[in-house]
Amino acid sequence: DRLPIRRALLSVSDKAGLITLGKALVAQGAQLLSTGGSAKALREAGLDVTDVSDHTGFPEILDGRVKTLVPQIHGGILGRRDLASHLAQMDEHQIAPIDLVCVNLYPFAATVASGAGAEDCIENIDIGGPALIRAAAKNHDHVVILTEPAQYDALIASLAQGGSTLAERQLWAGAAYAHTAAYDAMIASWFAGQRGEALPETMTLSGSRRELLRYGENPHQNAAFYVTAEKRYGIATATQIQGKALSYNNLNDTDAAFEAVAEFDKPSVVIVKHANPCGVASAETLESAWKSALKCDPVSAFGGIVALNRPLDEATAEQIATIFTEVIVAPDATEGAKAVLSRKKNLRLLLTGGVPSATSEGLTFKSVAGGFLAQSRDAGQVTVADLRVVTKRAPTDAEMADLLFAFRVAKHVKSNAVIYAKDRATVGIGAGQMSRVDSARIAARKSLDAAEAAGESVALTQGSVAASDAFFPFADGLESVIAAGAVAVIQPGGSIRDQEVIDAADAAGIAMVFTGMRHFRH
Ligand code: 93A
Repeated sequence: DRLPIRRALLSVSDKAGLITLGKALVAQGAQLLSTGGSAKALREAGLDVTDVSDHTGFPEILDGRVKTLVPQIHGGILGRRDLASHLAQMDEHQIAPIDLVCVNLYPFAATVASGAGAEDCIENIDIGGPALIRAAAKNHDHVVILTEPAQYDALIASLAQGGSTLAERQLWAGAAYAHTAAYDAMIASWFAGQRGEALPETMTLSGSRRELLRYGENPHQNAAFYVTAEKRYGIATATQIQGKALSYNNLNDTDAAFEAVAEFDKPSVVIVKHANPCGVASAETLESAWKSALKCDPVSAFGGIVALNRPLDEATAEQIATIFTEVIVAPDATEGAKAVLSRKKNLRLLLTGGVPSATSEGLTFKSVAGGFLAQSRDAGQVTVADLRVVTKRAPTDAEMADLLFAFRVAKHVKSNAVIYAKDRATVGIGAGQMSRVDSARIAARKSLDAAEAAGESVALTQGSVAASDAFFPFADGLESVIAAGAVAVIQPGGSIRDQEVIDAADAAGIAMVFTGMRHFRH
């Protein structure tokens, strides 16, 4: 049932691989039809090509807006080869069958990304291309549809065996509709953006499967990693230098860790377990940031994910290699660092090529029964200017720096989140509790354990600052933070009992600032 190609229509914006494909088709005896730019490229490579306009007897008109939108082309693609009536009509109207269509679309996304004006963007909405793709995919019983250079090699291989199989044509047909759907989704969101709407009336979540994962969060769940059109440094842009394949949980944790470390300007390290940071620190060097981050909770850090916001250097790699780590993710790494880690066969090293902006816009999604929730990314970042001192005592400069640091960490810890920090390093993290008091107590308890492990006599939280991702609804949460030894607190404020909480802070002589911004994370 292999299908040889007698006539092929090539009309591509991305000319990569075009010549190789054209040569393989000609070698197999196919006639090539092509549109302006594609025909020129093929001809320059010495291939015999018929212009679509010569084939149809109708010129390209309206500045190329109408090139292939004619019955000779669409009839040649859509005609059923197994129906006598179709064949008779094709004959009557002198429509030659087209057995392969290779199209990739006008670069709409790239045009938008380049900052081009609306008129330019609209001109880059491909009309004829999607029509060709959808027609050829519909008639995949008799026609091959290719939409990207990555598919050419498979077609060339099957031509060598006498032509494509139905299974191959079905696969490409499905990919073709996914391709045009994603293309239209992009255009729809551009229109929404033009109207100032971030969240359009309808939304198509579209991505291409990067990888089938062995399983999901648990072994009885199926899972895959899909990459969307969003350009953001992280797991989607990462090159894996070494180590075994990443699991669903690894990818999720790595993403959380890298997004968190992107929050900080100075060399920083975030260690993540179960999607929550268990150690975060900023310092003058990555190596000292690593040491401080590890000290926060060395027990949890075992088997963790380590994210860095600077290229990994050899000295830091040596340090990280001393404890069992699942994944290291960094924008880059020195050759020395790579050599150090190459001794650890199972450790995965991911290099992303850059650090994402913590304040850039974008959407995040969560599935719910019967739908999904979409929201803009939490791009909020509190600075000194946003803070309101609400206590009699104002924070010192050193406390202020730690407060801002701790609140940025809080943004990346599951709610309810309470974070203790000292010298730009977390010393206690309480995550994901249903009551804020519990988060405060757990963080303090863990910090006691960490102090014990480090052979220190006082809890690490003594003299620290504390951050709460949302307001304290009662004074009890704040009191437990004070009991842990915190001397300054940062929280959004906004509770009807704020005054009670402020009074408790003043009674203890601590400093407290309100951010006016909440960082729930569920
Ligand atoms: O302007 S169109 O919407 N009208 C058409 O009839 C048409 N036919 C093919 N765009 C059309 N195409 C597109 O032209 C293809 O999708 C491809 O992206 C591009 C190839 O043009 P050229 O061969 O001149 O570089």
